[in-house]
Amino acid sequence: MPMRAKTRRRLAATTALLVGMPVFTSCFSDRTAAGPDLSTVGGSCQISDFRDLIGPGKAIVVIRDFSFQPASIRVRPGTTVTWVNCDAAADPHTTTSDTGVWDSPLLPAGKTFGHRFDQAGTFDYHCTPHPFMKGSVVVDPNA
Ligand SMILES: [Cu+2]
Repeated sequence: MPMRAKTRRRLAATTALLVGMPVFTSCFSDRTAAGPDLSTVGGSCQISDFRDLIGPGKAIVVIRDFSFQPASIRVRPGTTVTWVNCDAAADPHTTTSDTGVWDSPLLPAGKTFGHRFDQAGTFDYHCTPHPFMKGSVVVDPNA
């Protein structure tokens, strides 16, 4: 009898944890209006905690299915944009400015690269191994 009660408590705790997780991720989405849908990001990106990467002055671009999501992101000057590679381990990507403003190393699955954008303008970029992967960061004081 005591044994059974203990098991039931543990089950309840596990369930609460599982139920709580989507709530957390939807919280993150709410705070990144210009960012990607993070509801499925946690598991597929092999990153358990995005809290350091989002919030005021921060934005995330997810690399998934050989594309940058969102393909175009609009941020205020002074924002640090962090790219997160959520593709499979065999598909490392880069985020590489078309005009040499920034260039990441090859990012394996789950790795990130951040760049702070201080100047207004439109910054196009691509992935070096996959030139068909294109994106842009629009830095707009009115964003
Ligand atoms: Cu790529």
